[in-house]
Amino acid sequence: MDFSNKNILVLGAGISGISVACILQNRGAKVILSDTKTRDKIHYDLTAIEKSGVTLSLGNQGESLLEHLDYLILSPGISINVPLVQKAKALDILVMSEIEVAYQLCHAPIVAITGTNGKTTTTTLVGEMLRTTGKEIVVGGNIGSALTKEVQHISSSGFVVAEISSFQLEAIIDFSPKIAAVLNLTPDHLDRHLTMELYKSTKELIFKNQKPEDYLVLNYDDPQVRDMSERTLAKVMFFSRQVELSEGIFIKDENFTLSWEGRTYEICPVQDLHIKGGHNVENTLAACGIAFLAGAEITELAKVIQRFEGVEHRIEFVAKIKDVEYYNDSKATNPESSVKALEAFPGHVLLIAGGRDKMTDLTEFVQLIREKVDHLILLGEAKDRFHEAARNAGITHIHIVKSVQDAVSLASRLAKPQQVVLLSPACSSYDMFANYEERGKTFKNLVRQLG
Ligand code: UMA
Repeated sequence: MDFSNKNILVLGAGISGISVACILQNRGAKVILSDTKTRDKIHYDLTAIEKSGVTLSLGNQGESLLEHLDYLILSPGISINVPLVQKAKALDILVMSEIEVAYQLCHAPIVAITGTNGKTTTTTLVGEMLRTTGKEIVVGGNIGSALTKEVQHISSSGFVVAEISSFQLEAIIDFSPKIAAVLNLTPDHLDRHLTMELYKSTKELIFKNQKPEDYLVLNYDDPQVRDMSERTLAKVMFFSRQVELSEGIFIKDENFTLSWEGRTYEICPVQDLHIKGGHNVENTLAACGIAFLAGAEITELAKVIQRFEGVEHRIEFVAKIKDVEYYNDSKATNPESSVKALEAFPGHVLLIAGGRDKMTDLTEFVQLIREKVDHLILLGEAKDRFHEAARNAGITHIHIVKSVQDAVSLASRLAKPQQVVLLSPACSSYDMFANYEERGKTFKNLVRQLG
């Protein structure tokens, strides 16, 4: 796709929009970057945008922006269903997501990892594993850095490892990874995708353009993901925590084991993995499969597993104070993800939850709270619905607070030796913070002040 001399509108002045606008302007396009926010509400530095010659249009997003346009590029936070995007489509303007532009500009093969949960851990692990090949590796996407920025200088002999969300997939055109992976699928972002069927079909776009020589790594244990093998042209590698597969990656005699094209490789004992939780065993299985297909050596996979300490904001150990351990799981922005965190602990948890409610089902989450949580501390916009669901399930030790600061202070007063304080909100952070990273950092700072 040729971007030079094209009239391009980029919607959203966040990480993705700023990156793609600068890059395309520098490549000879005429770019307008638009955001509904006024300048004082934009969190990001716009100096590079101003220097590059991009036209900024802030505070209002009217149809006049579509005049004389060739392409409309969407930040992930902007749905294809917003009226302006629909209008652009009606006018035959080519609409695409920021990752589509990244794909068009990229010379290296792409590994693209999606799923409801585990994306960040798996992407980070794959990045670490592929670095052992000595090739040039970049990691980006939903993990927090714009894919367009990461791919712009990589040569064809390198590898791009991309965490990909359903939001980013909504408006792809040709985007086609050499290796794609779908880790799991549970209800999430239904406020945007409306139904589970639409959410699933959006996730499936990750392999829509793959060819027979490409690979698709799928979770055998998740029926919604397993059946994707029926709709792909790519060669499928399954991973499973529950079943010893005849071909794929699985656990045998407590070892990570890989069978592929007639050969079986023992990678290392499962207990060599330090990061907590059965879900992290699944993430590691997927990462090993992906990295193997991308050319990493089996012995190197084992070394990475043995030294991997996990990622920030995912069941991240913060401190042990007065014999109470504090964990930051701010990345848990849906109940399913918080269920995974609770499963990683034997019990006696003081759970801090709540934030912007995604209105997903709370049944399993509340059941696990009943089993594992001694005190439930709720905050944010979701507090009333969570409170009601917990009360209806017979949970009694519920506390409502106004801020993360109050939550940490209360938890520190309630906690007894050997209990665990866990921030795992099961909600997005946008009611109180710019993003989950800011929420997690705030929690960690408050905890460290207790010590
Ligand atoms: N906006 C408009 N018009 C609209 C709607 C929004 O102009 O009609 C503007 C907003 O005012 C805002 C901007 O669009 O300024 C928001 O864009 P964005 O949210 O896409 O912001 P980015 O900073 O580009 O962040 C995005 C991802 N955000 C989302 O998917 C919501 C980041 O994922 C990602 O790390 C980043 O690109 C780099 O690739 C975050 C996320 O929460 C972490 N992802 C979801 C998740 O993991 O659950 C999918």
